[in-house]
Amino acid sequence: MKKIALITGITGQDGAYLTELLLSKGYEVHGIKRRSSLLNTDRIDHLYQDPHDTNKNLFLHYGDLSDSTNLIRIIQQVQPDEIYNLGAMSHVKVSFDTPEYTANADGIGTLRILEAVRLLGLTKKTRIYQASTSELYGLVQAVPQSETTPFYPRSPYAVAKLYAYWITVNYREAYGIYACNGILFNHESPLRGETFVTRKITRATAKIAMGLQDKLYLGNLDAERDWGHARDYVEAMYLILQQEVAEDFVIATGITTKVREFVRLSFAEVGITIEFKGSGAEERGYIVSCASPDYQLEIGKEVIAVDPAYFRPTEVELLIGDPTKSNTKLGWKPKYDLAALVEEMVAADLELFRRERLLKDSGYYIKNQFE
Ligand code: NDP
Ligand code: GDR
Repeated sequence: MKKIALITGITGQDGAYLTELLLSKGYEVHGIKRRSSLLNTDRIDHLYQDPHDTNKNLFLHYGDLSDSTNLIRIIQQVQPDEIYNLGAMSHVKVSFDTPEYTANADGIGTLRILEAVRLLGLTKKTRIYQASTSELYGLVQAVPQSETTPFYPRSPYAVAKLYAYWITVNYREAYGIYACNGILFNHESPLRGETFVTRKITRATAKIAMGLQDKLYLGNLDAERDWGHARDYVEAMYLILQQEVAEDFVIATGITTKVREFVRLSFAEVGITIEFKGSGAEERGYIVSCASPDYQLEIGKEVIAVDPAYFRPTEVELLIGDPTKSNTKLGWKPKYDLAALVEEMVAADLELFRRERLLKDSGYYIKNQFE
């Protein structure tokens, strides 16, 4: 019998990689997508067959985590063996601007899924994965952070996810639902949203190298993150739902890197060496050498600047995960290291902007979204 999975947030970074993984394992996959004025299925279009094909294994349903009746109807119709709740307003900085919406989608949205499973009498059938986050650790209490490290959330996003974490634990304990938290540390990929720091840096690296952008403005360069590859992390999500007993797991690489170092690694991929001078809001990054004959860049040019607009009212300075439990109990180990991640992201963005460069060189004007 084919297993049936339902994924909220299927149009996001993780949703796309998880869909690919589950389809490759023979699952029938259902996803909830939001209605938007423009098409928003770019990341999964390559997996989505002709909607009129009767043999297809991927189905999309319109829905929203703020809409209980819609969630109940979809879950009733799909009767999933596994639900992966990945849908969320996932941008930490934006959550300071939209705290109430974030609480509704990320916090209460999780309750709506759990409650739908309970109301529909699916507590013995349906397993639930909750996309918890290293942001729960927030203000550093101890490092490396493990399943037993106390939480101290530092943003409306993290506070909403804290509720989601505990309501998941509570429904497991109260109703015996197989419901688990994956406490995932940052994971990135070429499919990462453009406003998260890694993708912002790899896109800018490609554009600056190709003469399509002058400068990259960033916020806190001292923040340290434990970065992995999304492709590895969705494997962990799947494994978490295949255990005998429902438990929560930290998924991380155990290595942390500063934002500033990620910038250096990214530019090094195109043969450019960056040197930083100054500190705080006055810090700047300059090109000190350019080894690639493909890119004609001026030595000494200032290409990185700090814009305090990107600082957060309360910041999470240091994240470094302890993946011992997932390594031993799940047998999970990441295949990518940071160097391989950066290499893949920069290569993908170079490919993307080569096309833009070609259009520009052929005389087609491309309007920048900020113009
Ligand atoms: P993305 O931002 O790429 O994707 C989020 C998804 O949620 C998108 O499909 C989005 O739809 C959907 N969504 C947003 N709001 C709603 C809503 N109200 N109702 C239904 N769907 C909604 O995030 P990631 O793929 O990176 O992350 C997946 C999950 O994992 C998120 O919950 C995130 O908070 C969490 N997480 C992520 C980590 C990371 O490093 N990537 C680390 C730890 C946790 P649309 O495409 O229409 O915007
Ligand atoms: P994060 O990711 O907040 O960790 O949340 P993000 O990439 O946004 O920030 C990482 C760190 O970089 C610093 N930073 C900047 N961040 C952004 N976005 N833009 C900038 O210009 C910039 N300059 C410096 C930030 O201050 C921060 O310290 C991600 C999301 O995927 C969450 O959904 C998830 O839960 C966590 O990872 C784990």
